[in-house]
Amino acid sequence: MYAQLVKSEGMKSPEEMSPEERAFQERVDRNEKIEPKEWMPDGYRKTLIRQIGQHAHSEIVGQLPEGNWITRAPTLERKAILLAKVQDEAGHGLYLYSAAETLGVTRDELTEKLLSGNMKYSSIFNYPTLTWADMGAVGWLVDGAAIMNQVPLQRTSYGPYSRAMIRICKEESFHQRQGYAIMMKMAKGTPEQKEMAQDALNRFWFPALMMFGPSDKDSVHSAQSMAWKIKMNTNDELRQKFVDETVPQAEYLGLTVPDETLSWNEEKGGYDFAEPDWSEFFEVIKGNGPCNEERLGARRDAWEKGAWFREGLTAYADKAAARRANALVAAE
Ligand code: FAQ
Repeated sequence: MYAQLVKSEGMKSPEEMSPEERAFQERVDRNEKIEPKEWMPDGYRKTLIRQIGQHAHSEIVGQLPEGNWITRAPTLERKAILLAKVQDEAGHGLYLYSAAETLGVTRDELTEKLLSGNMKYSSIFNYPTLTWADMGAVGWLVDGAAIMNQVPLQRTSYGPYSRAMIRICKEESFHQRQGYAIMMKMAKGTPEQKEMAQDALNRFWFPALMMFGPSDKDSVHSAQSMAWKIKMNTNDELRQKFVDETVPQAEYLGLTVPDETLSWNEEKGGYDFAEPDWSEFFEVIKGNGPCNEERLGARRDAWEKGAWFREGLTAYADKAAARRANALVAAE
């Protein structure tokens, strides 16, 4: 499994590790959880901040494509469900920012890195949601891919991250079901509705496959992240699992996966399928996707317009801290 992974930059063999690093690796190998105040290698801390921070940003930016449809949901019931789902994503962002904060970075720092383009968020949220059927496709495919990646992360080595994942995964399962329920309604509806469902599947299939990250031979972090159990599976393993579980769901809907090469491979016990267009993926994560500017613009706007509120919230805390500091100086 590791053979196909490229060695991550700076990755050390047991012989190259310091005694502290070796003891840390042994704890990880024994499946012990690492907790915030405990010693950890700098690289472990940095990788976690990057991954948890990007994950948090994805949840927050990920509200935008679906938020776009709250005012246009076809029924009151669908509106209430979508509203609850989008609110859940905000909650996921908050748990994840809190988990990242235990590593010594503030939420403001993470947000500033996102807004300055120094931190990423999931490529998928740079695609537009053009019709109501896209709400089905996002729940079914995007939340479906997110769960596929996040269920194993419940066993990740960093305690706060693994615990945040437990609740997130429960909610994501509901999200996936609500998406599939929309797809069922559309796919079994009028010919026009079925066509909309097929069109949404056509547009979201390959971007959903990209969510798992580049193929293993191009994944620069996987080898080290898996050794540290920050990641539990390679990108290609999870992508394969997603395809194997999702193709029968598409068949049940009577829809066609937009991949002419798709075929069951008896020997490997899984589907052979076409790779996404990786040049498109790398363009999207460089900031050149269809909606990158719009998404970051919306986050920048919210950050700037919310400044007065953040100041209001911290004003008392700041004053109280200054009073305590003055009292300490006076006491000395
Ligand atoms: N998009 O070496 P690897 C959700 C970057 S949550 C953008 O393989 P790694 C819920 C990667 O950062 C979705 N960038 O990287 C929801 C790295 O660049 P860097 C988010 C990507 O970290 C549903 C470079 O490519 N989930 O959807 C992507 O080992 C509906 C090389 O890649 C998580 O974040 C991508 N797809 O593996 C919300 C889960 N893939 O940082 C609303 C946690 C790769 O060196 C509505 N994260 N890159 O500049 C992970 O499991 C991992 O970080 C991977 C990437 C698997 C995403």
